[in-house]
Amino acid sequence: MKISFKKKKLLLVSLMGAIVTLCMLATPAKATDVSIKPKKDVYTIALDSTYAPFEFQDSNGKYVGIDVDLMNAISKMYGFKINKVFPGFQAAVDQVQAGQADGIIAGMSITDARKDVFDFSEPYYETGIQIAVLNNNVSIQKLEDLKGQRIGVKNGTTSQQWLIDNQDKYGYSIKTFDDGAGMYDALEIKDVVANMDDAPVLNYAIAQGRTFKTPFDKIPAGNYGFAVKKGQNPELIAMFNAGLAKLKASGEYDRILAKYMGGSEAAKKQIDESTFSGLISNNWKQLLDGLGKTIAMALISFVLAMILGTLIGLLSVAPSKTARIFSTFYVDIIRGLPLMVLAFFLFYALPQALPLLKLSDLVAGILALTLNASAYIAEIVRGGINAVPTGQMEASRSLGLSYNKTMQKIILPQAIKIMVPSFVNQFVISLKDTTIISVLGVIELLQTGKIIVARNFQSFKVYLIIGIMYLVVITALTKFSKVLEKKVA
Ligand code: ASN
Repeated sequence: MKISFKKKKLLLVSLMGAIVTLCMLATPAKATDVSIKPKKDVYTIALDSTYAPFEFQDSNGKYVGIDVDLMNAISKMYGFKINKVFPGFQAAVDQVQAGQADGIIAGMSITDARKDVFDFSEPYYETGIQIAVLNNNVSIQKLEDLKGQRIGVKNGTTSQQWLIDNQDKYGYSIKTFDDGAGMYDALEIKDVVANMDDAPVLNYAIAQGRTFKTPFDKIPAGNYGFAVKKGQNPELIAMFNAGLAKLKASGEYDRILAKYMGGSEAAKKQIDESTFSGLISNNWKQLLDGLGKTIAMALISFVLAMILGTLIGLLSVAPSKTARIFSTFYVDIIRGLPLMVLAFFLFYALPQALPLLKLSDLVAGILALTLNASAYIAEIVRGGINAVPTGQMEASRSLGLSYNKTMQKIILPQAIKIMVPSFVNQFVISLKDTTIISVLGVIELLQTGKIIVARNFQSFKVYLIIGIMYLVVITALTKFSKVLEKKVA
């Protein structure tokens, strides 16, 4: 078939038209096209755990800082609520990537590598990274002096990347920390010879009384930006950009910076926390809150674990072979996984594979504690039942009692007596295991302590208070269990 020139031209023009239309449809809307309106009532925003002056708790236990104030101002401007979570830097990054959080503002540098997985806002603060050593250190004068020394750094940061990139050149070793407080404490006790962190953060800590100095100039590290997971929540970026521009135009942005950078208002108002009485009078509420969360997590998970564990334990002695195999399988798998791995898996890994299974940090924590304890409880139940002589089951069955009746009336009453001390023991272990859940950012007692230390640097006193609190609660529980044991006997 011959197509005339005219027809060919028409075909070509309509083909081009179709391609242009398709391209227009396929091109994602530019930031300016995105309607600057929230799409949800509440957005979850992840921040660092403590990164003063960008996010930290003031002496009233309230989170403040440049990141916090900027985010609050912008959310107010556009009429959406924010649920702020403070799990620490790398955890905040993970939460956004796993879809647990909608955005991250954490004194986070805009870098090319991060742009692969995040969409960033316009820059809101220029930063640099810097090395800090103890005030009285005279041996570190130039970068070459770091040879053979150990340097502390926070996981996932631009400082960490710089240290890795320059390790061969300067020959130091690197120790990685999850949070800034731990890293700064490590320098204080000389576990590391130097730290690397962002200059504004280091200098703020020095102004607050950390006995550090920065022997070298800072290294440029770009600008901080607010970020979302690539391709997600574009309206958040649009609102942040437009909001930031408004805050800058109105002078509010400068006021926020001056509030934290100029002489530090938060610090001026601070009560003396260098004494036990100052520490307690200023933090008792937070400490009790933390203790409350610890006890609640332990209790809820233990009750659930008792139900689940007893069920699994009963299956392990059931006449059915399938039931016994299932029970062994369950116990082996759960017991074979460290609690922290289980918690990370439930909180970070699961939602990436199955987005519907997005759990809050607290729920994931309680679930991890429950599963973990249930395996041990199943073993206690199995052990208790097996400790009752088998002759009793046989005798009872030969008298015509059913398996279930024999279990209920004869075996279990004796077995429970044997189990009680082990249950109490397991509860104490579960209560102590709640500290592991702090890695998910749950502000239980230990995490409360870490946050207080990050503010006032009183590690010895704060951790002593926390240790005593655990000790008191656990001793009281043990005493109570002794009474319980007698009652059951
Ligand atoms: N400034 C760090 C970074 O951009 C983040 C932080 O430590 N919060 O890597």
